[in-house]
Amino acid sequence: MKNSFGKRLDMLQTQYEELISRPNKMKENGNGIYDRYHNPILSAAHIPPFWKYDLNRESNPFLMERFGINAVFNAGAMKWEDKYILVARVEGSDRKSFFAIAESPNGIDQFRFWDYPITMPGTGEPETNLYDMRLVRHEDGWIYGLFCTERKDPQAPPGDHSSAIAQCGIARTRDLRHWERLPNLKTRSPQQRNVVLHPEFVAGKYAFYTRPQDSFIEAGSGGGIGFGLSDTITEAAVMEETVIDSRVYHTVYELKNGLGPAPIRTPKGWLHLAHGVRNTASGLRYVCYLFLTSLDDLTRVTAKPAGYFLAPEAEELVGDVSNVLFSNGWIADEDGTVFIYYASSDSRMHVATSSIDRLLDYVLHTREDGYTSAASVQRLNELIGLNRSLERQGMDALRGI
Ligand code: M1P
Repeated sequence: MKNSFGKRLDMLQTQYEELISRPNKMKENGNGIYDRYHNPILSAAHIPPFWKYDLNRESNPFLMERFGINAVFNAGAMKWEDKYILVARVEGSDRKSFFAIAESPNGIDQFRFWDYPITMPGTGEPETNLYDMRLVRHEDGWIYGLFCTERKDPQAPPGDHSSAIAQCGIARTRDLRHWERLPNLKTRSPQQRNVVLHPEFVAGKYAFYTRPQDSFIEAGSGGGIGFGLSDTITEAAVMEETVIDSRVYHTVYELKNGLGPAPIRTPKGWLHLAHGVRNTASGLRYVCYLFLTSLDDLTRVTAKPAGYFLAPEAEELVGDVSNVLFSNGWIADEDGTVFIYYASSDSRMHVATSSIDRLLDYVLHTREDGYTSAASVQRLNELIGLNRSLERQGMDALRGI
């Protein structure tokens, strides 16, 4: 006969193993651009029991949680030794985030956390919270993690315990286990989140995508996704930021935007995944969109479909911060498959799959924003007119029979 401690331990281990080994099936009836999957790939439930419980029956006779985990979201991604690696933002019940690596053999399911979270060295400056790592394998040979480092605003008036300063932290590694912390990126902006390192040198310099912002929440005069160069990475400084993708009135990125993962090089240009934010009566709505920049001039946007590419749907709409879809990780595989890792409502991680060919087709052949209802109707009328005339030739002709 097992005692209750033993029974509970078995139950916790069995539940965890069942969750990790559960196959993740592709959803049917996708939109042709990408395919979603039925199950979240990482969540608080994917945290191993040995992180949450003291497994010693003497010191924890009730086998109760001793370390609460609230959510797992906003993961950076890369392929490493044939494994699909996510560096997730793990948020404890104390609201502090930290980074932890989970790996999967196929990029779709069986994501399992490594035994220990990342121990990120500090810079000597005070920092309270770390989150949203963008992983980049740079052509200089290092793997970089750029993330947000946040602390209380020292100028906050007494009694204001919310105002914060966000800056871009930089760390590098060769094995994903040992991380060297470099000084934070210096820019002229008082706030920086969503900073991304470009994977290649540009004119012999390190290139950064930035997101200048006036205050912790509001973009203010911050104009969108910026771009700038730094001579070095060990004392990184971007003193001139060119806005390459602006915020625009009455779009899905009206209030603010920010780059997701590092762009993917394709034969037609650099493919970018970004998030856009607009305000609604029920709060901020975060969606993701795609755009392409020139291979010769990284500041020139060459194609940008109207509206969003991925928006939260069904159960994704609800969570700690509802109506949020956010991505800072994707992997382009050798065969052209693209794994898009996204978080829903600051609570859990999902995957969608597509391919370089499909994403390029989407970016190059979806109409750009016309910025007015009249332009939308004109575009729709053109599409309907073309389709109706094709249909008049007969459905078999349409199906290519
Ligand atoms: O809560 C939604 C997101 O808010 C922030 O994103 P941004 O800097 O664009 O406003 C980040 O805190 C992000 O982690 C979070 O998912």
